[in-house]
Amino acid sequence: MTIKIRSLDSTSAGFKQQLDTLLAFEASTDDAIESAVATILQDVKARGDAAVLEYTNRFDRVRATGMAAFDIGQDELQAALESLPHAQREALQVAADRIRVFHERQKQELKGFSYTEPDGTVLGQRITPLDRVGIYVPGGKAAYPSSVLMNAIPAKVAGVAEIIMVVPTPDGVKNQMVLAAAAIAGVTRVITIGGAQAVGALAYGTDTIAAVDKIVGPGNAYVAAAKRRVFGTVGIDMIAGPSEILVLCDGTTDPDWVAMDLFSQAEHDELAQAIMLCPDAGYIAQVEASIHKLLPTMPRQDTIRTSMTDRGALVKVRDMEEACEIANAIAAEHLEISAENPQQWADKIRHAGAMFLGRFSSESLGDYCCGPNHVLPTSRTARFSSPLGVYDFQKRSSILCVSEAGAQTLGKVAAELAYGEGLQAHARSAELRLKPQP
Ligand code: HSO
Ligand code: ZN
Repeated sequence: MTIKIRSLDSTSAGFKQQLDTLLAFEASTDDAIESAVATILQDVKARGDAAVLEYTNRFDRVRATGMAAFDIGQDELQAALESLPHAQREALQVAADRIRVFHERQKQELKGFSYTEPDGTVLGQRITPLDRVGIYVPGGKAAYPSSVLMNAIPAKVAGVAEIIMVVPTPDGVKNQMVLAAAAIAGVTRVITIGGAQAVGALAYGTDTIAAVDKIVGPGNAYVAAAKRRVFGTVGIDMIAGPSEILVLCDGTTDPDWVAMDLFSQAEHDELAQAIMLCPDAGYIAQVEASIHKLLPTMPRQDTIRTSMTDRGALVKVRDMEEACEIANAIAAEHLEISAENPQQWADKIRHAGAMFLGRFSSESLGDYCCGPNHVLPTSRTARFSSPLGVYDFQKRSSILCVSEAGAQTLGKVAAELAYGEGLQAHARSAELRLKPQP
C-alpha cells in the first residue's frame, strides 16, 4: 500500500490556513472517561488500599489478595537487570550515566542565592528537593525503559529522597527492561498498579502507599484525566500530547536519513506528527521517494502510514529564513536542523522543545542516550514550557532575615502600603518594630 503525504507550499494563498489546520490538535476530553476517573479517584480516596486492590484485579486481570502482592522488591529489580542480555544492560547503563551527567549540570546551574544589604538585612532564595515523587510508567506496548531513566534520574539528581514508580502489569506480565531501568535509576519502590487508581493512591496516599508530592510520567487518557484532577493536591508534570518532529533541511542530507527521522516519530503513534520544511523542491521529491522506498521495510508501517497521512507534511518554503519563522510558529517538540551550517539557523529559533543540530544529530540519539531529557513540551507548548529537568523536582523558598535597622526603614514603607490596603494588623505589626523617635 502506498502513502500519500500532504505537500504544502508556503507561497500559496491558503498556506497559513493549511498550516493551522495541520497543527490543530486538541486532546479530546471524553465525558465517559472523565466520569469513570472521578468515581475511581473518589473511591480510592475513601477506601484506600481496598479500592486500589479491587480496581487493579479487575482492570489488569490479576488476582491479588493484598497490596503486598503488587510490590516488587529491590532483589527482583536487580534480578531483572541481571537477566538482560549483556549488550542491552550495557546500553541502559551508558544511557543512564549520560542522562545523569547532563542533569548534574542543571543542578549546578540551579543554586540558591542570598545577598546582604548595608543595614544587615539578608535576602535570598533557597532551593530544596521535593520529599517524595511518584513516577507513572505505562504498561503494555507504550512501556519505555528509556522513559523510566528520563523521569527518575532528574528526580534522583535533584535529591528527591523517595521515588515511587507505579507500572501496571496487565495479566501479571512484567517488562524486565522497565524493571532493570528502575534498578539502574535508583527508584526507591516499584508497585505494579496503574490507571486512575494508581494516580489516586499516589496523590491521596493509602495505608500501604505514602502520598507523594508530585506525579510525573506519561499515561493513557485515564491517567491524564486523573493527573489533571489531582493537580493541586499534588504537583504534576505536563500532560504530554502525541510526539512531534519537525525537520528543517537545506537539501544537503541524505534523503533516506531524513525519511527515517520522520518515521522515527511517526512510528510512536497514529496521532504523531512528522513535518519537513525545505526550500528545494527537487530535494523534497527525493525525500518523498525515500519515504515510498523505505516504508514497506518498516515493521510499524501501518502506524507510520496513518500518522504521516493524517498529520504529516512536506513543506516547500521560500528559503531557510522562512523555514525558521515557520518553525517558531510550530514550536515543535523536536526540531532537527539538518543543514550544512546548522548554528546559523539555530540562532533564529526561539521555540522548540529540543533542537538537534546538524545531520548527525538524529532525534533517536536524543530519545535514548545523548543526555538531555526526552520528556519535552508538545502541542506548541514549547512557547512557554521546558523539557523535564532537575528543576521540576525542586522548589524554591524565599529567605528574609531583616535586621533591626532594616525593620525601621522597611516598617514605614510596609505600614504605609498596609493602611492603603485597609489592613490594620499588617500595618501595626510592622509599626511595633519601629523604635520610638528620640
Ligand atoms: N520520542 C519520545 C520518547 C521516546 N522515543 C521513547 C523512544 N522511546 C518522546 O517524544
Ligand atoms: Zn521517540
